[in-house]
Amino acid sequence: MLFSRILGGAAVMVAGLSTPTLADTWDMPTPYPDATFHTVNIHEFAKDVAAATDGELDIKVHSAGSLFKHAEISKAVRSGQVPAGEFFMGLLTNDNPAFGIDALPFLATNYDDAEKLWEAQEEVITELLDAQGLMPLYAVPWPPQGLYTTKEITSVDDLAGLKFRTYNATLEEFASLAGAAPTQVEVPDIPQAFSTGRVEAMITSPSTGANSKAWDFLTHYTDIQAWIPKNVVVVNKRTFQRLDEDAQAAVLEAAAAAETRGWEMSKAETDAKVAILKENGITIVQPSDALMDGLREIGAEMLVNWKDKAGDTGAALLEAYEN
Ligand code: PCA
Repeated sequence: MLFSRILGGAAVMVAGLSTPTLADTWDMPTPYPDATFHTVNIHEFAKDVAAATDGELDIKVHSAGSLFKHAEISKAVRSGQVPAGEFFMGLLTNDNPAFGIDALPFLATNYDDAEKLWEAQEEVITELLDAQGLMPLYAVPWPPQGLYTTKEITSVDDLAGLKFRTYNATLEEFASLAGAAPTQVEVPDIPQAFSTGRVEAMITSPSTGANSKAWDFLTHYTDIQAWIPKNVVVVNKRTFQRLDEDAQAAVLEAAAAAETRGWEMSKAETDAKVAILKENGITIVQPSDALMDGLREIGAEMLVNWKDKAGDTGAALLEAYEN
């Protein structure tokens, strides 16, 4: 563009001869294994981008924390070590509580509410990520989070002292308030953490439970549907801006399609994966009122704590969600 303006006709000829621009490969670290629906969706996204750019932008997915560990992914994209990546949004709750509102217990527990929450949250998240040199491409929720144990849980008291697998600071707070002993474990390490006795209970989706073969080390799944947290796919802003206009449009279009597809995949996962848990011998339990009351009480306390930390941004975000 610039050359043709400066050099006029001659440049058009040169450009004509050298049409194929340099193909670009983006290494993209993701935290979850290939069989995870989020990762399947990311592979689709990469395929769409490759097709729309005639192979000029090739996104190479490195799943299961193989290129960067989960906790390092956002920093790796920020620093430009890699152009793009995926992570659990609530992992950044210590940067700003707004990132973790979707991981708060019993705030948004069905997909309609989760969608409303994302509508309220998206602008705030976009600004916060922008300040870190990142741009969100899309976000996709996990199915509602349920409780996995080795015995029936009828009240919060039954959780006391359990070695509890967690995945972010919010869940750690939840486990602590329930009297359990939290330990952070990434998804690829779940089977080993259970088989070696480091942990003995967890809260996660039917997807992660089924993909981790929970029946090898757990017996009960209590369907508490406690929250619907999201993963976000981000790109380094400068890297994105360096793409030509067509490639930028291709990425944004593929991202929009991935978001729509991902939400549908997530909804379909819940029943499918609960059925697999059941087939493999896990007892599916509907929670008692006493258990739900106790868990909701913890959720209410956590919301108060969250509001304290989240300040004006948090208050505005909550208001936008509630109205
Ligand atoms: N699976 C991920 C995050 C939430 C979920 O359902 C995990 O267990 O770490």
